[in-house]
Amino acid sequence: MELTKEQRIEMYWMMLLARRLDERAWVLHRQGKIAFHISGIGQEAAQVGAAFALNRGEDWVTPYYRDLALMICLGYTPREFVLSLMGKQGEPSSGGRQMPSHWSLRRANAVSHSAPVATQACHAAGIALAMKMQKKDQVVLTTIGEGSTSQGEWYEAVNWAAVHQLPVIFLVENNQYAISVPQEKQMAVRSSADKACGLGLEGLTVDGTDPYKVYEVVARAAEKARSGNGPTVIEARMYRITPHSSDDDDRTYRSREEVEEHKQRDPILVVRSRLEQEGLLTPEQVEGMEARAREMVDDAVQFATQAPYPNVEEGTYPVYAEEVRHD
Ligand SMILES: Cc1ncc(C[n+]2csc(CCOP(=O)(O)OP(=O)(O)O)c2C)c(N)n1
Ligand SMILES: [Mg+2]
Repeated sequence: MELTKEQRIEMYWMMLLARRLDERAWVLHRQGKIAFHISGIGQEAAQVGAAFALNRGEDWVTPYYRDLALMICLGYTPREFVLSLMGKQGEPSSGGRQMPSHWSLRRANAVSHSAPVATQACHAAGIALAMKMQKKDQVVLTTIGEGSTSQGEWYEAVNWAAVHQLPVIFLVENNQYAISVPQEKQMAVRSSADKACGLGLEGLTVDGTDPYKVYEVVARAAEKARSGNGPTVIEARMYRITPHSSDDDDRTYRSREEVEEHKQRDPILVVRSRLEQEGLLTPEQVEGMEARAREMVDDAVQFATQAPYPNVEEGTYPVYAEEVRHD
């Protein structure tokens, strides 16, 4: 369970690649080349930590819209991401029909979520029940924002998982806001993990800006789930550095000073300087990673720009199921 030096460096690389892709998505939006972007900037550490704690490709994941870094760890490619931003053919979640960032990836056992927040928690509990009934040792990770833990679906899913001791991890990415609504107007408890005790399961809170701490906590929860000892709620605390989405102006509800303060503690900067101080990364290696990320992002944008849009006659598939395809 102990992370190797190579794994710790790889985790930083995944955070960095997701960050540079995410930043480019903002640029594409401001250039008028894509219609919408919802960002995971500031949340990469928790997502990468959680992903590395899974048996990736075997375990199941029902993610939420900010999970670009999580998806990258599951093998989602930069090209696939930009195809989804542009709604182009070959986009693996829906062939260009879904909103961007409503991830799914069949080859990674990652299941798409609906636009109504929290529904993915029910899907996770259902999949976990199937895993238990089939006596498989796969676990399910589902992620959600803290605001969405106010939804009935989340309580239903967590309750059901606790009653049936299902192998599922409910990871809450607490970025302190639900669009414009701060945490204190959303819940009377200090952590959404506190909600777990009322439903009879373990709830833990972890620093979501530290990928290695998140890894440890999620790895323990996964081991517990795999050995038949049921679900865990984990709240990872972080800060949403960007506005809610490309269509939100956060100046109306939070000060620039507050945002700046959190930018100083940006997990990308913190993890990088930690790895440098420990002698695991040299400035040259860091520059090499930056160059590689830039190259991959440029390639993805060029690839997706040249890719064709979906065929019009495919538009209604699979709403009217005459045939069921699994591509
Ligand atoms: C059932 C439902 N209500 C409202 C919305 C609109 N909506 C989309 S994201 C969001 C905020 C969710 O906040 P949080 O759960 O904290 O996640 P975050 O966006 O902060 O990561 C809202 C209200 C929705 N998609 N679904
Ligand atoms: Mg939030």
